[in-house]
Amino acid sequence: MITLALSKGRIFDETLPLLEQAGIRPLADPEVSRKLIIATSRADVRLIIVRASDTPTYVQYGAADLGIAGKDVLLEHGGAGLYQPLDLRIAVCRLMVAAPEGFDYAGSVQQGARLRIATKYVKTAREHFAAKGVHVDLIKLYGSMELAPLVGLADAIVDLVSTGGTLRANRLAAVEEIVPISARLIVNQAALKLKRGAIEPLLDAFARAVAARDQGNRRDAQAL
Ligand code: PRT
Ligand code: MG
Repeated sequence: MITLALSKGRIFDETLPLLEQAGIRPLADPEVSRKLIIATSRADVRLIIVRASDTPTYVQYGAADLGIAGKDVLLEHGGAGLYQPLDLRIAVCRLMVAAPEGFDYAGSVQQGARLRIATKYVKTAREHFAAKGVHVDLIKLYGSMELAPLVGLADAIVDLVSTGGTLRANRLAAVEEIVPISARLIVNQAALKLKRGAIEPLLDAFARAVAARDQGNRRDAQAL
């Protein structure tokens, strides 16, 4: 049995077409069903539904052989015990520093001000600001980071931005990009050795599905 860990929402939704292309159809919809273990059209492949930030942990300890996790989550986790063979180029966004419109971020940094930064991404943020030599006090939050500067909890935030709509709606502006983000296929290192015969064809199928999708997208773009 091969176990693939996925989170509900955008990761699941954007993985579905790739699974389909690899010949794997889930037998239940995690948005509807309360089941956390979902069988698939392939008797030897099952899905487990986990919190996005827990995916690397399930794979690291071998409770899942494979998983799909955002680069943001992988940076925070650290990647121990994981092999990361494939960028699926789904759930694309950017990890950014954002501050209230009108806040002079560059000026504050230049003057060596100490900044209060609210974020869920404490490890990645600490490394980013340390590399730039910026002094920060990091405040750990678990969600809705955008609120923190509006109510005086922080000067700025580190958060994911895709359309920019959430920042705009809260009169915040992105002031610095930390890293581009997309979701990666991750594999338990021991499972890859012990179940190579079953896992390697799956990796190949995912790689082909990604290549076929991107080729289709390029053709569509050319036809415009
Ligand atoms: O929701 P939960 O707390 O369980 O976990 P999660 O928020 O980590 O999970 P989920 O499913 O929301 O996100 C899973 C993965 O999708 C993340 O780990 C990222 O790799 C990826 N991803 C891609 C995003 C976004 N785009 C994104 N825009 N994750 C979150 N957002 C949020 C962002 O935090 C911000 O609040 O959407 C808001 C900004 O979106 P725009 O379009 O307004 O810019
Ligand atoms: Mg979310």
